[in-house]
Amino acid sequence: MTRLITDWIEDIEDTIRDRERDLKNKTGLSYAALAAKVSGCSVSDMERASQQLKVAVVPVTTGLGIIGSFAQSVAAVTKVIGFPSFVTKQTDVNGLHEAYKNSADIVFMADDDRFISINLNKKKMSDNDYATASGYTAALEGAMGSFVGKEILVLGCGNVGREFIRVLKKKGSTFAVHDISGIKLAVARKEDAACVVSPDEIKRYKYIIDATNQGGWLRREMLHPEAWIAAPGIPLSLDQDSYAAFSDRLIHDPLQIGVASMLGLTL
Ligand code: 2YH
Repeated sequence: MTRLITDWIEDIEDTIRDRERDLKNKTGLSYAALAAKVSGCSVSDMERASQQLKVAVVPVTTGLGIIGSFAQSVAAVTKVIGFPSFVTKQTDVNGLHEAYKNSADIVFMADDDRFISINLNKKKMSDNDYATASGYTAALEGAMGSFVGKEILVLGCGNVGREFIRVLKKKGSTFAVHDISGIKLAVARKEDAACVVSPDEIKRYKYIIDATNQGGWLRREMLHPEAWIAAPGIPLSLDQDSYAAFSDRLIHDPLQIGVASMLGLTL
């Protein structure tokens, strides 16, 4: 599982509006609209919730410790959706105590293995892996118009890839899965997903979800010339050349779509 590093996220607070504009141009969805779409509510429901609920982000020191800019970036996303949000001064259990004492309704916190948000009022929880799959699926659907009659290829059958299988199955979408690991592909097969063994076949698919995290392995000639790519995987799989060719049809960020979706799914 990829652990984020400060270099990837330190500009999120400053660039969030630009990134939102880019997402909206590509998918028709602002972060608030994306959060609403994954939670099945309307943008006005989302707006109403933002007037009633406060978000706290608690930095967590356990394991490899605090990632500079992480908690602040999470709060930047929930703020841009309209929710009053704060990062607690204290960490860990003390931070959770501070969040509760300051009337937080929704708390975000992450260690090295898991990133969750909890709605303290509703006893509702959202996990970043599932939320990321839901959010990128919603974003890709926004870009494609509709999934009907279209086939999607999911690259990578790790934790997030498996959540994509869950989300796409739930939607009744047509999809196949590719992983270089035969063992991981067997997991997909168990889930009754169609499996693509050879990377040469990636080119046949116009709609790609990239949930791998090796970085730089997807070369231009491996992709359909009109491909749309939704890529939560970090570091990004596209090499420099394919990035230049596909950046107008690429949905990718290190944190924002996942966090917006977690918020939606915690309401
Ligand atoms: O980046 C991570 C994990 N790899 C999350 C995996 C969920 N898909 N965690 C962030 C750790 C943040 C740190 N504890 C902090 O700054 O609070």
